[in-house]
Amino acid sequence: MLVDGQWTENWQPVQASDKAGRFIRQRSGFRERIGAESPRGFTPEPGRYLLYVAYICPWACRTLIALRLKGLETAINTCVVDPRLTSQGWRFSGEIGSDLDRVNGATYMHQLYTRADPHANGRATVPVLWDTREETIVNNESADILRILDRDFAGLADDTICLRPDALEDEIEAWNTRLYEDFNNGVYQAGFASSQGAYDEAVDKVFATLDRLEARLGAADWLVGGQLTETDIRAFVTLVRFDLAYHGLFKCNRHPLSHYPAVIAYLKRLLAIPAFAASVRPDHIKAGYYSIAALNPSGIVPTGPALSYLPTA
Ligand SMILES: N[C@@H](CCC(=O)N[C@@H](CS)C(=O)NCC(=O)O)C(=O)O
Repeated sequence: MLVDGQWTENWQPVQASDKAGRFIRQRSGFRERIGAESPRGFTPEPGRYLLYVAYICPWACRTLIALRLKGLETAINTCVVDPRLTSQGWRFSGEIGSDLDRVNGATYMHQLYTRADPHANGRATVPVLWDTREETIVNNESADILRILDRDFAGLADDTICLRPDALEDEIEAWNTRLYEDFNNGVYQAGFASSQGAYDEAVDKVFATLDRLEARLGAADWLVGGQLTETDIRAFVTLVRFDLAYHGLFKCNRHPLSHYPAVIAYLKRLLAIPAFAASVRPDHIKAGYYSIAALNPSGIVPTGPALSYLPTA
């Protein structure tokens, strides 16, 4: 991680836990928006911004899905890191379908953080929305980036799609909060727990969420209202990684997803939408999660599971 702009130690998946052994995720540090009133002059312009992502990462993939749903993939370029975590975190290798950083010439993601802030502290996470004009990070919080893509590129984006309609805002927020705590981050809390109690608590939350999703999706096509919203994107990114990584590596193995027929039908429905399907790289997901040496010291990547709901696993 970075301490006052210096990379200080070998990358570890967990750098903070509470007294009960619960994994604590770092808060994001760059939180600007884009728009005419941006105090830093971040205005919406085609070709100005670059989105750094990892196909292994659920937080990054939610921004990738929004980018494509909003038709912004020609206005905002993307740069994909190698999914295999190194001792210096994310790397641009050009291998296994990842990119070299041709815009900034960085080898590691942390170099972009120190370019944006020479005294940067903490983890060098993806996603990152980069401004090529000011050579800085606009935002590194996927929840914000989802909203930036949904709202801040009016005129460039397809605004017939709104991922967060005002009328559904309260319901979306209520679902998002529980999904984040119990499911999106819950699987990580199971995988990175350092006590049996913390693991048990996390796994209970994960499977309670799957029960809740099954109940909702047995009666409705979407999680909120009668349309696709950002809540569906948030659920999707964890669901599509569930059998590939969380069931095995993170020990969320009470049931596979096939135990939940309405959830599987929903996942197939979402995978039929090109923006969702294009965000899924099973090879990157497995290579990335199974490269976490603290959880998988041998580095061996499993050949399965064969999943009928994915085109290739
Ligand atoms: N709050 C951030 C979290 C992003 C995050 O934790 N990304 C992980 C990948 S899934 C990461 O980059 N980890 C690198 C590290 O922890 O050093 C967001 O949602 O954008």
